[in-house]
Order: sequence, then structure tokens, then C-alpha cells
Amino acid sequence: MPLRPNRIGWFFAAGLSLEFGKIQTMSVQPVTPELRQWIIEQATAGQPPEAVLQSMLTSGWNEDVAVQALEDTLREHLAERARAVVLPPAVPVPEPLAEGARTRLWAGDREVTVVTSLHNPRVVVFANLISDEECDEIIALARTRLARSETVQTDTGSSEVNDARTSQGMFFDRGEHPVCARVEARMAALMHWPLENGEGLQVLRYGPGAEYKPHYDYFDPAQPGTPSILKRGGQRVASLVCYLNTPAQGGNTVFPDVQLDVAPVKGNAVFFSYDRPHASTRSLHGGAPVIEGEKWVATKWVREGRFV
Ligand code: PD2
Ligand code: ZN
Repeated sequence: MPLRPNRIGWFFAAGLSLEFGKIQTMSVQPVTPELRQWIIEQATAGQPPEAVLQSMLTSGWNEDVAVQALEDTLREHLAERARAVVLPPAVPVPEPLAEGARTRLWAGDREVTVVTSLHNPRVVVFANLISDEECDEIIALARTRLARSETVQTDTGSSEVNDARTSQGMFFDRGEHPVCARVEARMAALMHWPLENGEGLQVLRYGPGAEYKPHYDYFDPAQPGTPSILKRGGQRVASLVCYLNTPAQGGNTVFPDVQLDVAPVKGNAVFFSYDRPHASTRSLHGGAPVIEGEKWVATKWVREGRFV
């Protein structure tokens, strides 16, 4: 069978340093992982396909089998590389400052102050989003239902206790208490995003030393459990982390890609969005350890579509 360099030849033009491997003479000729690796190394080194094929033939390979092995190996390798470099498509995300930069925003029933606005990653810090009384009421309602925080396991779709998260937490259902419903309506107005696309509020309590190691809030598309999670409204596209108290020391929300630290202040909130489930959004963030006192937050995650 003739080799078809038009189908595989271009791959060999990549041109790194040449490192010629040796292959075994085989009578049964299975395409082993070692052979695949060797073919990829030759291709990456810029070896022309004819030379690779010739080496295989010299080593005793049947021509049809050798051509098939070359084509299959390179097709798989190219597909893997393409998956790694192609970004997931961007989707619309909430934008609190859609009407342009301003200092004060009307969020349905309350005026909120814009403290900081960063464009890449998209981060907005607000003051005065939640009143002191609302913060205290949410803490009181959540306190009796706290359990060691779980993280959604995107490999299985279930929730598990995770060492990266040493806080305690609970979820309210959307609209579960009047205070939740009031604050959620305000958040929807602030973000210009449908209330129905929001998950229920999650409340976290961090004691001294507790932290939330840097992570992304979107679900990793490469994980097998993600398709089942996405059935409930699609991807998460934004987070609004609201501070329900002011810790005595520590507990900043940090964005390591841009060295941004947001200080937790009672009633304030940090909003950030991510238009694709990819590190290019620079939405990596974490909760730095609480040094003294405790830290309480309520997080609203919003999805692309209606969260059911
Ligand atoms: O409590 C925080 O600062 C924090 C940090 C990172 C909260 C979250 N992530 C979250 O709720 O996703
Ligand atoms: Zn987070």
C-alpha cells in the first residue's frame, strides 16, 4: 500500500531536534505503546514520513500494518493536541456595569457602591450590598445547619469533603426564607441576570486557620461528571461572594493570576465572571486563611440558564 504523505506528511514538518529511535523486529507486529511513542517522537523531531516508514520496514514491519500504525497514531495524537489548544466557546455573562462605569448602582431595593472594577479578569467589588441586619439573620439561619464543606466532584458529579476547603457550609434553597428571597432579588437586579439562573445561596463559615485553596468555580469540561451537573442550567458563569461579617484578621478573597486581594468587609461583596470554563478567564480565586476570629460568606453562583 503506498504511503499517503498528504494525509500525514504535514505533521512531520513540525521540526524539532532529530532523535532517531530503534524499533523491534516483530513477527506478530502489535502496535505497542512504545511504538506509538516512537512514531510521535519521530514526527515531533521533523522526520519525514518516508524515513519513519522505511525504518519500520527495515525493522521487519509489514508495509500495510506500518502505514496503518503511522496514520492511526498521528491522527490520535493530533486530536489530543487540538483538544488541548482549542478554547471552549465564550458565552454571555452577567455584567453589573453594563450601563457604563459608575460609583453607585441601584439594585432594585438598595443603592450599592462600586469600590473596584477590574476588566481582566472581570472582577467588581461592591460595598453596601447586604445590610448588617440581613447579614446577621442569614448567619443565624445558617448556623444550625453547618456541616464540613463539600466540593462538587466533577469526576462523579457527587459532593465530597475536600481538604482544599476547611470551612463549614450549607446551602439554602432559592427563596427559602424571606431574607434569602429579598437578597437574591437584589443580586439578580445588580447582575442583570435572571433570578431563576441562580443556585441557592451557599453559606460558609471559616474558623481560625481555615481557608479555601485557589480554584475555579466553573465545572471542568474534561471531567466525566460534568455533563450531568450541566443538566441543571448549564455552566456557572459568575460568582458573587458576599461577606456576612468582618474577620478580625485574614480571610481575603485572592485572585492569584493578577495578585488581587479583596478584604472581607461585612455587607460588601466581590463579583467575578468567567465567559468560558477555561483558565484563560484568569478567574482562579481562593479564600486566604483566617488568621484571627471567624469569617462568614454567602455565595451566589449563577448559571447560563435556569437552575432547576
Ligand atoms: O470565602 C471566600 O473568600 C471564597 C473564596 C473562594 C469563596 C469562594 N471561593 C466560593 O464560595 O466559591
Ligand atoms: Zn470559589
